Amino acid sequence: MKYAKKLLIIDHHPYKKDLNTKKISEKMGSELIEEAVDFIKSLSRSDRVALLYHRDGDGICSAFLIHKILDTLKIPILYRRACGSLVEYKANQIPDNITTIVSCDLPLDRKIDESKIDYCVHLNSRFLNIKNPFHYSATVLAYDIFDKFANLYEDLKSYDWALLGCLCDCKDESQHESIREVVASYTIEKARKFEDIITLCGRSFDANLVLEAMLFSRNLDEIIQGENLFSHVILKEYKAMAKIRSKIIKDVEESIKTERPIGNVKSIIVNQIQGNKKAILCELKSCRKFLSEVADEVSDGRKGDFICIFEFGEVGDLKFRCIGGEFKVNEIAAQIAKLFGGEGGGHREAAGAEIKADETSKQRIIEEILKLLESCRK
Ligand SMILES: [Mn+2]
Repeated sequence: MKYAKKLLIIDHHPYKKDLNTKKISEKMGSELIEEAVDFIKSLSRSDRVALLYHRDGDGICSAFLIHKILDTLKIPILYRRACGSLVEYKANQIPDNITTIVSCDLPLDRKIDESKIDYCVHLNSRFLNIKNPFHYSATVLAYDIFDKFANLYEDLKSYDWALLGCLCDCKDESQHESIREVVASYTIEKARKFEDIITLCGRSFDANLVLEAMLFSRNLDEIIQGENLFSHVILKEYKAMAKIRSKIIKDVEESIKTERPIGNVKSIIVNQIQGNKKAILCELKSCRKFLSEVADEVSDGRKGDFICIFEFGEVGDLKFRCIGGEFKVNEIAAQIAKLFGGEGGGHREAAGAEIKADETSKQRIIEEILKLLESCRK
């Protein structure tokens, strides 16, 4: 198995371990950002870079910002790969001649054998001493780096709209000054549209093509109006998928209300837990590409409720949400993966698990989830 020698991780997932190669973990806040900037400045044109990124709005936009910086510096990116939420990171798929990996919005620290790395900068918002690191997403971190380079290379400034990709993880756009500024210069309507196009197409269609479309575009309108070859394809797919998504969400909402499976819903459980909070476990059929989208929509406006949207196919695919509530869903996801085999984790409020289990284990899985709700309170 081959490893690149240098590694830059840009991420806001809870970290598993401190990479203790040459990472200077005592550095916090702006000093850590400076370290990431220096990491990129230290690259030369003979470096061969692989860019890995999460296939959602945050992952794609953080990768885009880094891509633009490297393009400006004429550092070649030889390998690009979008990964799902569970880190489809396979070191042996990365070409042998890669010297540097830049990883955006992926918990890569869990996958790395640090003995094989010479130098690593782990830019995780949890090292920044800020109140809500989850919302200081990979795109905001990448933008902090981007901003420094945009001061040196004026041309970069015209790509500031990529910061809007953070809106999927940062629900409240007023949180950071730079987000407020960029949103204000493009309008919130355009920002939301852009974020929805890239997130839905990234998750449910083709994240590599979304990144390609962004790299091909000179401004925000080219993307959201589908004005070039790539963005035209993206926009067409987006419109078709948005229709399917709203149909599924309608079915789910109706099923929650009536507590009976309707349309794309295969089974539904709505349990009262603590006060007026609910645990909603909803099984879908033929919707695997849309599970995260549905989980996000359903949890929106259900503060404190526990939501699990899942589907069984070759594997069991489960998405967990609990916004502003008392459950740490990343722990629940990790536990379920541990119990049934597979991988699970993510954020405290949004997580997922992919387990080696089929329909026959469904009852047991549901029982375990309900049991975990008792023990996984924040
Ligand atoms: Mn993400």
